[in-house]
Amino acid sequence: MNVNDIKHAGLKQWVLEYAELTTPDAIVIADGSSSQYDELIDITVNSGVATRLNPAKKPGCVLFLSDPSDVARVEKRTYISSVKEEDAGPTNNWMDPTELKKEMTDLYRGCMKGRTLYVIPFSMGPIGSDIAKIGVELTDSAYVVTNMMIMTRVGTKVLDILGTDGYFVPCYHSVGKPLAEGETDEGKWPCAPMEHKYISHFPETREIWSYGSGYGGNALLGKKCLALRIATVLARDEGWLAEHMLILKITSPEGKSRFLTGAFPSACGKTNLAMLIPTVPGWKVETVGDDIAWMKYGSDGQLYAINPEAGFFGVAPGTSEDSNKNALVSASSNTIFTNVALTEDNDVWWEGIGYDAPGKLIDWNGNEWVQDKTDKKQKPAAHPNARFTAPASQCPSIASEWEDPKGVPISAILFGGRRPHTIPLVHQSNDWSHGVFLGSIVGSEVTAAALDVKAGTIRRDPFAMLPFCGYNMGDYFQHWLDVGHAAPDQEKLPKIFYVNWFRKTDEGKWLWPGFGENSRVLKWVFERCEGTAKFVETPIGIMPTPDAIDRPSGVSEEDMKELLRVDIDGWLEEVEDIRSNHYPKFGDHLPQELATFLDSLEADLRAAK
Ligand code: SAT
Ligand code: MN
Repeated sequence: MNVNDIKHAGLKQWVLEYAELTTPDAIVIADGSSSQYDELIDITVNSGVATRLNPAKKPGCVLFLSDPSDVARVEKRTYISSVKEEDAGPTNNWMDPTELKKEMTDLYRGCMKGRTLYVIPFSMGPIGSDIAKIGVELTDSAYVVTNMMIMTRVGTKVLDILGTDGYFVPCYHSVGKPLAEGETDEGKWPCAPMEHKYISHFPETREIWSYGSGYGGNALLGKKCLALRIATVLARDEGWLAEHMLILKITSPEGKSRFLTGAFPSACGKTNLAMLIPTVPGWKVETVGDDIAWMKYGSDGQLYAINPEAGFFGVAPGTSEDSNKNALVSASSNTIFTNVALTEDNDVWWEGIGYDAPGKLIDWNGNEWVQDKTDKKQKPAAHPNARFTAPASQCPSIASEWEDPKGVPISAILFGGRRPHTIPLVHQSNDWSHGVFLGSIVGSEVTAAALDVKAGTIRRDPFAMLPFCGYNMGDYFQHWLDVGHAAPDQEKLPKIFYVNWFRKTDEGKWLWPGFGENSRVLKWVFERCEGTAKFVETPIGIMPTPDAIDRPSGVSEEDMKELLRVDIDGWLEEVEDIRSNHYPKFGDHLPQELATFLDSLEADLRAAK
């Protein structure tokens, strides 16, 4: 189909206006067909920006190597451009929308010269579901189109739902690298220099304008931009929750199933947890989503969640048979790899894949690379934020309900992050509002998922939403409290837990093995929902008794005591940091209810000392 076949007059006019500004050579509509997907992959392979992998080992797979300036989200260049600066809040970058639009319009002018403008109609959530939202992304990147075809539901079926006047979120994108007459990419990943990269959100008009980056959440605009930043604004106005959460289904040996969601910062193991293979005999975990959850009350008063995505954009390094076999199987065919290393027989390899590099590799910079295990400073062959883009339908652990348009009923919500000290393996909030307090104080060691924050340091990342909240985060805390207060039935609200798989000894050894063993903690969470788990009340919340969680091999009784200890002094330091450095940022947008929880936590800790 071509532009003139678009029946939606507003959409057609918007596409033509953008084409007039950006001056592409051609306009192509993404129809969602597999033949078009194959054609687009051919284009990227023929232009040298992608390599087709060995069909005997990775059928239907390709590898892209990006530019070193374009390997992760760029938080410095991400803007919430609300009319008032105060509405973007203290945790977002802000620019006046008129100014920002002017600056970006200048960048967009002529930026698609020598390229094709692709129109991607996409649905976040099952097509036609009441909870789903439609967006249309205009891009000049075939990489973006093919990734969007895996990550979202794309094509003419979305245009059919839109009809002649349906609502869509407009999403502009360009890699920002126009081509001169006769110029090609010469096998190089196209993008613009850092100072020209912008990932902008206009919450009042619900628009997304992205320029200069072709990577991940900067460019696949359905994901962080629409399904989180813009969706948080919609959720606030409409009374629901748009969250950076995995969704999983857990089934007991007796055959009873419950669904949980879990918020963890980027690259903290959400994908591994969502696809976990339990070590506890008789228990089963299945996957509904690995990154984003949209939650709304159903007519029965229960909170239901859908996964708005259709694929996984997972971190490759560290993914192995041991850590996440289901992810490896999901990404064994029809998958797009980005910034992993290439083997001599055109397979992929990355650090932590579970075996040594098989011979000479091409690293993510495109250079020859030979593993030298004696060289502790050797640069990795795969970028730490290298990714696989794989269809969710290929996941062996995918739950049968994963595309249910009404969503799945949520029994529990987990919050977590990477915390080597202080935070115990698991504790539970006393109620919903106290759970909102726990979500508001989440901190985590920074990972490689964002380019411009220093990996390894601890930063507060409330609800794992620090880079993803589309409005003032203090108001977002209040929205969470309001959603709890508005529950049709308080008894049916999910229980809220704070987990930490990342505790270390003073010598830097992991105290908890993680991965499949995390099922032991999920079992306790499940049993808390059933009302059968052993627990104690502590100053920080409800915790398992030391014998309530079976110890995995390698974890001594002493280790378990340490994992479940309330570290009074550590927590008092935590309180002090929240009081001095975290909460004051929100000024009078900080809900009084949360300040009160901090006061009573401090008083309870001091009383227990
Ligand atoms: O934002 S991305 O989609 O690139 C990945 C992440 O940070 O979770
Ligand atoms: Mn994420």
